Amino acid sequence: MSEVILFGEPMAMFVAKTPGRLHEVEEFTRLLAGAEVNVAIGLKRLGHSVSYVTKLGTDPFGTYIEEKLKKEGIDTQITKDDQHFTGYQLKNKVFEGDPEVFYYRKNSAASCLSEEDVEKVDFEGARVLHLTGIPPALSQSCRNATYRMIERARENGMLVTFDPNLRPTLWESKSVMIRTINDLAARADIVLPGTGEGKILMGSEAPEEIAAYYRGLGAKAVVVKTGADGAYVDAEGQKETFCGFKVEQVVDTVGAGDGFAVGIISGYLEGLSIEKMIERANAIGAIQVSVESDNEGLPTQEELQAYIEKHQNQR
Ligand code: KDG
Repeated sequence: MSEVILFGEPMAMFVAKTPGRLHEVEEFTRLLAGAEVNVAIGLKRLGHSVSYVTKLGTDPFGTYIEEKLKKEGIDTQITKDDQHFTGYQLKNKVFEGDPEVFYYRKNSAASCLSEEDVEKVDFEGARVLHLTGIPPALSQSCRNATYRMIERARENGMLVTFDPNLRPTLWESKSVMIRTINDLAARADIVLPGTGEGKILMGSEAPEEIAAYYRGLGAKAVVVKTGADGAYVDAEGQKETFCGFKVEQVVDTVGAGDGFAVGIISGYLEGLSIEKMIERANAIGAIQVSVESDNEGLPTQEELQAYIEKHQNQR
């Protein structure tokens, strides 16, 4: 029995050891990537039980991912697929801005996840389903599976959190991406968009307008990530801006949104006030941008507390 269910595509990720375009780089470090897997690792490090649902190939990357998840103590619901490979990606090294990412994931094992796979998922006792906009971009069967995950979460009385996590290169068209992501957001309880995503998805970068849009679609709460500035919350009876933590050196922006989601979901599970929940989400997001890996820097409760105390005045 796990508190949180996550569903997505984990990948082996090769991060360039030296700066430069990906085709020029000669040495890479292998790490684990995947938005939902990052959230799973973050929640587990904070002491929460999570169950991660995916499909892996019977290949070395599949074995690597399975062993890594086991090492993190994450409960898994993995289907093996010997007809399809496990996805992987390359990421370059940058000193500012977002890194270049190149995927090898079309027709991967995880992209074959289907509604039939979802029927087998054990939701027993779970309180939260966390979804991102990545699985519905992977294939039609994955998209159907995403919708079925939400239906099953509803049947089990769970809270649904949704991070749009836009990956335009994975979608067949921008219009399908916008329509599908907004439709999924309308079915979630808590929506976690960024301001850049707001611009693409509903035409505004203003946090208040983005939040009002998703509240209008039915979300109980919307937390808009405003990057280094922090976050804006629109929830029952509360509309408020919260400052973020100042980061001395941004090493890699990828994974910051996942860290933020860890803060929100763990805060919900622990019954934190909105203020404490956002402080935690901002802190984990700040920690995440300070490390190269998408999940290695995710903190334990003690590390998180120490970070918040140390950086309390840097907001
Ligand atoms: O949110 C971080 C993820 O983007 C990264 O870990 C890899 O899942 C990934 C993706 O599709 O880009």
